[in-house]
Amino acid sequence: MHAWPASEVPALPGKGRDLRIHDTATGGSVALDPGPVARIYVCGITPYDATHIGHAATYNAFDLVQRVWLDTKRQVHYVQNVTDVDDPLLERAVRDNVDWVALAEQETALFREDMTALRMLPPRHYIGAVEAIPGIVPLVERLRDSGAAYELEGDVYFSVEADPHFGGVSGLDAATMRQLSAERGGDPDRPGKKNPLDPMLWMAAREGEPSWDGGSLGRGRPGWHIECVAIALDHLGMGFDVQGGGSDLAFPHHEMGASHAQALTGEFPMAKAYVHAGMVALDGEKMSKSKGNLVFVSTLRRAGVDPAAIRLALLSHHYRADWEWTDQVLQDALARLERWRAAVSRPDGPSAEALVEEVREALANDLDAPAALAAVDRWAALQQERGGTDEGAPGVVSRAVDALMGVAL
Ligand code: 5CA
Ligand code: ZN
Repeated sequence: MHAWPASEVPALPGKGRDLRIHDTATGGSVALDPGPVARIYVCGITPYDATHIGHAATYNAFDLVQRVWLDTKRQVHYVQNVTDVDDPLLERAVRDNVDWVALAEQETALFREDMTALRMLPPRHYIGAVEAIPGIVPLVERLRDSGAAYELEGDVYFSVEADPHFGGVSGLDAATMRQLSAERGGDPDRPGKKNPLDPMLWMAAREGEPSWDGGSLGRGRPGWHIECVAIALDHLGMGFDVQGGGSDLAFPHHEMGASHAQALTGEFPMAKAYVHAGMVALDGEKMSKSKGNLVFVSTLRRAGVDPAAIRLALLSHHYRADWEWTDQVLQDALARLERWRAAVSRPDGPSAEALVEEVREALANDLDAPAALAAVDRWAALQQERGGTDEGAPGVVSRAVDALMGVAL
């Protein structure tokens, strides 16, 4: 699949800082040491509805990771998937009486537009589940042939007991896992499974649903977790730096992915850090396509809201916090954007050197975007109150805010 156009990332004076980030698997902060090419896999959308603020907040977090790396003069190898065939997408297509392929294409196109407007850096490889099927089938065959997977009425399940490290990503107890499995696409109550948590790797063709040639697996379609494993291993290989997504992906999705990869390669975990963004709520409940309590990025854009203000609204919360979208959040972001634009519209101002370092330090410290915004706020306030004589400082601030946070002033 094609991704979306990249916005330019200005180079900044001085030296970038190495990223320290919270890793769900170890429960602590890790100092990443990615080498000259940092590798990141971010779980993409299931395209059955438009990009909402929750999605945008999660992609904002992983965009910051890349901007911190780019600032250290590293290259970034970024891979993202599109779950363009899965139960929720097929169910929505049936409900709305539309073609599932057309629905997926339409929502993916809208996602690309939203990402472009928000200045999110595009992945180098943007891969759909459907196009990944030829790579998924041999992996499932290998898992089955090695005894890590088994057949149940034509479907193929992964056996979580095949992985001695199972549980090592989310750290959850069995009861919580079982409950989350039922809520998040699993089928713990299906009779005949070896372990209720075992996830599906390959679903045999169902009447009225799309299916593909699965070689010795028979016709069918891939399970969700193996999709991301196949794409990540194909384009990044084992031991990449970060796997990212919202906190609702820690279990089962990233846990199962790490287990699949362990059973395939003998190595654990697949990513050096498992990074999870908090959930954005609306009216007290997690924004979700299934509940329908959504604020769409495209709706705000169509209403004339500057995407830079949406981006500032996302940045005003720490990525790991759960937070609530309210009109006030947006109003505050619009006011901040106006203050910052006024502050950089003069040719000179207070020195920007310390500010650039403060923003770098804030973001390198577990992506503390609110602290980065506060630093820019202080500079803008100084500019407004007293101004300054540093020629070109406003330009440096503009470039720093763009390069490190994707906000175009
Ligand atoms: N296609 C899979 C990942 S392989 C998927 O989870 N798709 S999704 O469309 O449901 O979600 C896309 C991303 O947005 C995921 O990282 C998910 O954790 C995140 N997300 C979904 N809802 C919210 C929310 N309310 N707040 C923050 N992030 C969210
Ligand atoms: Zn995924």
